[in-house]
Amino acid sequence: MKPRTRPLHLLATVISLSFLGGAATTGCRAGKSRPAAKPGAVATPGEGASLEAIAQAHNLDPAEARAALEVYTPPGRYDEFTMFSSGGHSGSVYVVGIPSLRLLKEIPVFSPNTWQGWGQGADEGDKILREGSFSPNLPTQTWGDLHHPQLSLTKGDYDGQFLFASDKPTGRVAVIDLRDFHTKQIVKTPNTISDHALFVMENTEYVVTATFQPSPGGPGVYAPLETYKDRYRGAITFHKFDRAAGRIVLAQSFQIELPPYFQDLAIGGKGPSKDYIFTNSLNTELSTGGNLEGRPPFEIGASRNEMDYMHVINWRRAEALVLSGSPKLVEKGGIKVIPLEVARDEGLLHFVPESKSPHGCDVAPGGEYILTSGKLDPHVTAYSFAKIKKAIDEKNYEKLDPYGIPILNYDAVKEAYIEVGLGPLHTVFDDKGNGYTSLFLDSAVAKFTLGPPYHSAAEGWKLVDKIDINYNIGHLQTPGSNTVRPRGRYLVALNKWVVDRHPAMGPLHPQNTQLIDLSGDKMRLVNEAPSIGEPHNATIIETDRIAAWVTYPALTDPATMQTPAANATKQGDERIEKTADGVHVHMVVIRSQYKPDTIRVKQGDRVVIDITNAESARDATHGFGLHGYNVTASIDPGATQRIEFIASQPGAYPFYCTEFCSALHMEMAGWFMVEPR
Ligand code: CUK
Ligand code: CUA
Repeated sequence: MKPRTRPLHLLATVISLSFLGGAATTGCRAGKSRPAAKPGAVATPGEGASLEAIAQAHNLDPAEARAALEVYTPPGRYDEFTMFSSGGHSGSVYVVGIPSLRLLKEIPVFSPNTWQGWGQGADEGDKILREGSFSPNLPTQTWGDLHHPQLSLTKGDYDGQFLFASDKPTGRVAVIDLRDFHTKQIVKTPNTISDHALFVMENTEYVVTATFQPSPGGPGVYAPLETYKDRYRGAITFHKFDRAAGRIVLAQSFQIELPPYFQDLAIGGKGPSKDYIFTNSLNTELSTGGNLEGRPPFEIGASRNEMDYMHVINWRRAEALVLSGSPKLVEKGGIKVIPLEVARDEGLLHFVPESKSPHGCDVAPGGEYILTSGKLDPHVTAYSFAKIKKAIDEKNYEKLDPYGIPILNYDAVKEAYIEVGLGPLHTVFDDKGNGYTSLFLDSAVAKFTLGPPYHSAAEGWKLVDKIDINYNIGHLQTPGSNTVRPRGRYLVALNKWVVDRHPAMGPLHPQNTQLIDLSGDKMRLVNEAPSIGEPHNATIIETDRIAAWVTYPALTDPATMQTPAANATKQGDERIEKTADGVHVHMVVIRSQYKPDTIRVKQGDRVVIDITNAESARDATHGFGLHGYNVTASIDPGATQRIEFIASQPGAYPFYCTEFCSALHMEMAGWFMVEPR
């Protein structure tokens, strides 16, 4: 079923006549300045009650009653937009409908998930987590802090095919295929120990990440902190994406070394600025902390300078250097690296002074402006790309940084300096030439006009509205904000604190997501829901642009999307083979049996179970939960999963279907018998 629009205007007219008329100007904003609802206080009037009576029984003011209608997505109907939201250190992506804010799905990425059998004994997830670990010499990394989900782009707009996500504490990138919403690849960025920013180039040629904490050379490389200035480096990495294969190809990827500042957020240019990328930085002081060693605590040491540096990187020229096979490049960690000195000498890197401790770095939809904001400065600074280009061409430098990187003249490149409020973090855009900045300290969103060509010189760069947020907003997002075609309509606030907005459920609170309507001149809060895990960035696309499958083609290997999978079992071909060191089970599942349903092995055997789901019906997933061996798999219709382990302990172990799939679901079970040696 496709989402469709209903003649809401009729209903709205009825309500505005009978109830809202005139009262809509009471000034009482939904969710603000009214006592918190008491659980159980709502009496729902029976059938036949007027809309007014229902609104009154629910203690809704006119603005709330209106918002309820605006965001209501009736049973069986789909939300117009779908948001892929970061789950922070849950390691997952959460899929949320907009405007209902209904949680639609969790996509496990960096952390195991037992519902989907991800990293829980089935090969697909286990292998991807293992191969995408921080270091082969450390335990398999089974947690991540997922910050920046980004959709793949074609000509600068969402194509609904892939989602990428970054892991901050280890510097990894995940590739999620939106045909089945499964993570297909996790790549450790070579030579780094931490990445933060992630964005996608115009046609997804590269998935780009920027480091956070600099590194002396990647996992396992040591250099004393005393040598920080000389031996530690930041980096920006261009992960080559092969769209046909749906994989990052490290052999065609490259990296540019940067000074050991914390690079933080980064973004690619568009239109006139599309050959450039921009990343801000903090800790240009090169502090390494040491508060018990007689040095200032890190947060003080790293906030001394009035200005940090936005990096302006000519990636087109960097790529040309890489493709030319220049001998100035070094091969390190399996990719080509442009050393800092080469980047400097080739003119790939320039700096622009920016307000201290910056966080957000965003590019206006047409690519004319780059906007940054410093957490300790209540302004958004807009830089003109044309002015940056001119200053680079004219070598209009203030000075060089300690690594010899030219710092452009601030006054020559600055376009506007807009006071928005305390703690500005990130800026997103709508389709009417406005920017919206999250204010972490103010707990608010500020709306301002962009300058020409979006608004006239007289009307541009003005603060035009502000709305309170509950509480302490981090990222915010609008549909298509980071594409060439922002859609406007809604703004989602991804908040760090929930405090009293939802009932107490113990000392660990969820976070809070709020939906703001952008259709009028004034922003309006229209919906709110708790979010699981710490939300960082999100990305919002029209629901019907996502090219998702409802079942796999028969005999698909979800890990490779190959059909038929090398290890698929056809019906009638079920069997158990003895192998040199154990048994190989070729199993088929279909309502309501496992075939074979009895597996006999000897203690110490290596057990390989290939399970093919022979169903072709939508939603006919079967599970495989093996008692005691810590194995659970989800075998979706058409898919094949491999499970491999050593039968180390003798005993009688049932296995059973974990999905209530049929009337005989309780009977969908079998025996895994391990005979003692
Ligand atoms: S970051 Cu979390 S609020 Cu990782 Cu994009 Cu700004
Ligand atoms: Cu298959 Cu329950």
